[in-house]
Amino acid sequence: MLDTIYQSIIAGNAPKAVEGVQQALEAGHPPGEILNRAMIAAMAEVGRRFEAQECFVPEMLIAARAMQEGLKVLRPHLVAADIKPVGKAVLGTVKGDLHDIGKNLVGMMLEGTGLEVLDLGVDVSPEQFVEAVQEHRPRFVGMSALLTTTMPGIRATIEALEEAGLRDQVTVMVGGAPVTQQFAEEVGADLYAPDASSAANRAKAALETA
Ligand code: B12
Repeated sequence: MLDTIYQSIIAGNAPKAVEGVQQALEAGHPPGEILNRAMIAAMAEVGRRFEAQECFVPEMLIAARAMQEGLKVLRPHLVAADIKPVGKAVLGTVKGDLHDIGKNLVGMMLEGTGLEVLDLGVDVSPEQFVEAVQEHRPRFVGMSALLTTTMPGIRATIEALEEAGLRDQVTVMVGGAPVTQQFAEEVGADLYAPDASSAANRAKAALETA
């Protein structure tokens, strides 16, 4: 069953991916297992094929659509219901970068910890992050970058927050496939997480020690 989801995402067959997720949930598979073993694994395989030039951007795009449709079904099961907001998080993919699957997952998992998530979407400039922080006064600012060429957007945003006098008021979280703990430290971020569930755990820990 998990293999059907995995194959459907790679093939970009959204209806079949959706059906697979529904069936796996009905059969009692834990949502985290469906997510990690079938869905994220499929996107990793698509990335590998792209790198090996076995597939190209259109295939990557339809695979991403199938993933997003499947996630819509999984979402209510990942996000615990009836949680009172414990604070806000502003989240976005940095300027020039259109990848949003990982960011969306991080958003869902943060919601699961009780944070209210304000998603700025993709291609978010440092100025847009600053404006959102001014307007919403969040506890966390999360930035996602999937391209080595857009990673500098993280540093630029942290600098813009400093210039606006807002840096000390927020906990900056960063992530995305090319982002590392070392990079996070170099650019002066507060938190790095390699995946969505550890992002939620680290945010929770930061809230508890505050
Ligand atoms: C799907 C995909 C696309 C889709 C994106 C659709 C969408 N709506 O997101 C499309 C087709 C649009 C696309 C386009 C491109 N892509 Co692309 N894409 C991918 C692919 C296959 C999967 C990404 C993904 O969704 N992974 C699944 C999610 C769940 O994982 P994730 O994003 O890493 O997120 C997790 C963690 O990183 C972390 N995380 C993520 N964000 C955050 C944020 C915070 C705050 C925290 C704490 C944690 C965190 O938690 C997440 C969940 O666990 C990757 C391959 C890969 N291995 O990453 C290439 C990849 C990222 N793409 C790549 C490239 C080159 C491109 C293009 C330049 C291709 C082109 N020639 O046009 C364009 C660029 C477009 C742009 N300006 O952004 C390269 C990047 C190479 C590099 N080193 O820079 C990759 C690595 C493929 C490859 N192996 O070469 N892509």
